[in-house]
Amino acid sequence: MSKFDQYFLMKLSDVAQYAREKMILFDPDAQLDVTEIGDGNVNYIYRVWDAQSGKSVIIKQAGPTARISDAFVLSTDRARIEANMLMLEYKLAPGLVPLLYKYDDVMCCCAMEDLSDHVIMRNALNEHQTFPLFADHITTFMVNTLLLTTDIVLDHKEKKELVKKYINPELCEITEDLVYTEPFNDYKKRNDIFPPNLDWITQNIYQDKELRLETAKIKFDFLTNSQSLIHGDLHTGSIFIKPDSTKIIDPEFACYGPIGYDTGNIVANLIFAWANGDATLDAKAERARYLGWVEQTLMEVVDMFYVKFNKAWDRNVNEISAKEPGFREWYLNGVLRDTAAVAGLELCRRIIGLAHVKDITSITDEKARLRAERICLTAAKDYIKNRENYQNGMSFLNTLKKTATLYSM
Ligand code: SR1
Ligand code: MG
Repeated sequence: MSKFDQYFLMKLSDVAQYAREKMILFDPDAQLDVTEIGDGNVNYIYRVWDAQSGKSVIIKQAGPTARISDAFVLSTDRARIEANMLMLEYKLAPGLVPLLYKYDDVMCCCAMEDLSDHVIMRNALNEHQTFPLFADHITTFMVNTLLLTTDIVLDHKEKKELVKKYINPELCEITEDLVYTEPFNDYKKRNDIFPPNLDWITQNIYQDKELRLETAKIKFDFLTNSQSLIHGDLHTGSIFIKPDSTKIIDPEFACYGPIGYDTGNIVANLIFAWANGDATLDAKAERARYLGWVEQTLMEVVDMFYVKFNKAWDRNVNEISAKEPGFREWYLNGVLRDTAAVAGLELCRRIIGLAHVKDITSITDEKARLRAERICLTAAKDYIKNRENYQNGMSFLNTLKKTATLYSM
């Protein structure tokens, strides 16, 4: 009998005991240091370290509610989804995902490689660090995990088995509400708007009927388009990075959905990084260095994704109908259109909804924050309403830069 034979939400001392008992990495009498290192919204993340041997591990446990608020009651099955997704991504995108050591379906936790030599990308970006290999790494990750789990490549029965395995209703509901609905219709009355921007957002977002209609259409794409096995929360807080390495973490929101959900999230979160640099960097050379890198990376993410997706299509396509001339162009144009739509949604929801990003909330000067928010929201509206027009990296950047000129410093 072990206290870990039945599920409970662990405290720090339980995590140490768990690691000693369940992880062969550690001696049963090892002196372990445990710290909670997660600042995410959903799960609890601990670093367990044995100072004597120097060995360490990350343990992540799913609680019965979201870490951010007990109002989100969530199935602990998300730990199974995360563990399986990490293993699959590790195979499809080697080197870009941490190694999973163990999944425990009783305690609803997993143990994985400690990435303490990496940093959370959002934090590094908010310090205006740059990562020249990021566009290459993230596009390889997205092409490999996204294209290779579609009907283009997989036997359709095998794909349907994956659809079943990754049914994730409660986490999808969070996305349906927080990303697709509430930024435009605050029907749960939990939006959290920077007060000086409330009137502007009411007028320009809530009261924009065309925008609301387009977001309703896009929501139904997320609900019904089982195109590919998506990460489902691919923002810069879900990425560990150092100059020569990028590791994608936190796939608990994984499900079948539109490819553009993942690509659009990366685009939007690079735009948040740009908005933070624009708001906080005054020195000309420093501004040019950082914003130049973000702009280049934004374009490369879209364009490298397109090129690599095409090449991977040539190597991997199995579906007979997908070989019809013109089909691939139609499919990829749709992916880029969805990328624009989701980039717009993510930009809106992180400013209007309850789950913010530090890139924006850490801007202390009120005028600068208002400008940053309005640039993001105005560009977002164009990405959503004119989503068909976004077919390369330059088109995304042009809208961002043009929008920035509308709002004075
Ligand atoms: C209740 S969860 C809020 C947000 O945090 C996660 O990281 C997802 O982005 C989700 O939408
Ligand atoms: Mg997360």
